[in-house]
Amino acid sequence: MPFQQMPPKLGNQYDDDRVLRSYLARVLPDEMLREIESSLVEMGRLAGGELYEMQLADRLNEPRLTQWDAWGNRIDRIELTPLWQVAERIAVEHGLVATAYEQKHGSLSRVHQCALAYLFTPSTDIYSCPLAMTDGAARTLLGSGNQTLIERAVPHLITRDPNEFWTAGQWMTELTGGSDVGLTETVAREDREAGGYRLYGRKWFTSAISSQMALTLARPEGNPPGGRGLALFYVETRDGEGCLRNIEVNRLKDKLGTRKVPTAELTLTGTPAQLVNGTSDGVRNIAPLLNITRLWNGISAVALMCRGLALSADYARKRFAFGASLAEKPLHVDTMAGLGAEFEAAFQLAFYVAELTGRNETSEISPADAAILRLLTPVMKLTTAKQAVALASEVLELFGGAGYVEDTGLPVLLRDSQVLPIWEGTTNVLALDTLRALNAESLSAFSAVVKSSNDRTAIAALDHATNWYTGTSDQSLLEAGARRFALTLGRTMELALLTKQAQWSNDAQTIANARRFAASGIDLILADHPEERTNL
Ligand code: MFK
Repeated sequence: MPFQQMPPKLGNQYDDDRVLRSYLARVLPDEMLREIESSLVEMGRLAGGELYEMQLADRLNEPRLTQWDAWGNRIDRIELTPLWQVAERIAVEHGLVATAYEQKHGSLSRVHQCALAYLFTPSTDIYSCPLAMTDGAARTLLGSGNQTLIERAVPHLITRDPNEFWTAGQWMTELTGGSDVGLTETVAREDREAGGYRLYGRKWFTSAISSQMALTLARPEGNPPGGRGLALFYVETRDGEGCLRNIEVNRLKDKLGTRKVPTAELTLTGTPAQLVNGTSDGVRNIAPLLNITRLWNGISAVALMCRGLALSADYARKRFAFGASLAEKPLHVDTMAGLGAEFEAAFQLAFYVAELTGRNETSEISPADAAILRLLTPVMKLTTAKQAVALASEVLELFGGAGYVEDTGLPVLLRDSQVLPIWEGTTNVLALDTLRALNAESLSAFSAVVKSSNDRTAIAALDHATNWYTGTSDQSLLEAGARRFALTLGRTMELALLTKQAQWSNDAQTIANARRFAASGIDLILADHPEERTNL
């Protein structure tokens, strides 16, 4: 009989996940874990079963934009792929947004929600994108004090009823750029008949135009330039008949990955909009949304890492070469062990930020934790995103040529991971944000967590980073070193948290991962030699 390779398979993604189960056992009270475990087992079953099969079958489908009907009417209709239609229903029914707002378990509801999102994400081709924005919009509106908009929109955003559910878009990026949002050119003209304002401008990269509402930035006429001159606006995208409200969809973006996400270029031609909270400080007012989507970015990063490792572990047991399975080949096993350590460290950081976010939402947060949350959100986002891309690339290589072939469903892991360091703030933009979020309070709170791990490597890396930061007065050197500094903070915190998990669990695999991670480059601070930076 000719040789036939068995493909990799997935089991229940909750049952099979030692890292998630051990973490939840440490962080959640026993009673809460008992209460929520069936929701996680069910999501793990779907993610490793029906959803994964649908995802493979849906591989070539993409959202479709129909701009005109047969009679010349502009309709700009978007059709989502079958996988995304199912994903939306499952997400709503399983409370992927709602869980964080129902707060059945106080601040730990955020951890429960993130655990569900982590299981759900890798089988749904980045349906986490609209969920992240929906969650971020709910948080932003709730914090805005705008009772009218809260009553109008939030019940739709956090419902468990698919017929009532709305997703929210986040329209920030313009032709002037996605990073320097203060350059936004969209103008807001007051118009009482339209309910407040009408918006005129072009949005260059809007996720996702299938949403029923969006939060966006525009400059009320007469306001000064820069982020402070912008205001935060609420837009309902369609009228009662389902027609877009003075919004033209110019085209869908032709992206490297996240191809199920209907990201569009829009022209706003007098779109009715309402102020969310004041006529200025739009960047500051949209920040709660950014912080939530950055949390989702990190959870998605570790979720994709986990999926790559689950598939490659199964494959290693099934693939024979040079007389044995890959699972028996020391170099293959060593390569996988390095990736496993990187994943487990990243996981601890992403979920620690989920814990802090939850405390922040229930007023259970101490001033020290609030300071650390502001600092760790960009640090976590940038660190885990870089790890996800590096790991996805290695995962493809673990499959040899099969990892480079589209119908295995593997290359999409790398393409989808590649968005993580780009959207929601690139690595460099977030490294600079890290410097802005750093102050005596956040540094001392950060340092207390690291020191409580008693991990020598983490403490030494933190000391080196702190000395570099406090000893560098030249602003351009500080800016040039910001990425290395932020990544050092990220890896240091990951090591400290992983060490704590290892100490608590006394699990041999976790202890081995903590040791291996400690030896894998935590301290990335370099002495600066500006004269060597000549590669431009
Ligand atoms: C799976 C996950 C899915 C995610 C799906 C998302 C799909 C959507 C795709 C996108 O839309 S991607 C585009 C996302 N865009 C960004 O993430 C923007 C990246 N750029 C930045 O983050 C810049 O740092 C920033 C725009 C914030 C810089 O603008 P400014 O005008 O120079 O802001 P500045 O002066 O730093 O901050 C203004 C105020 O906001 C300050 O407060 P004050 O007015 O009180 O001084 C800041 O402290 C505050 N602020 C800024 N960032 C904050 C923040 N506050 C809290 N948290 C933050 N992160």
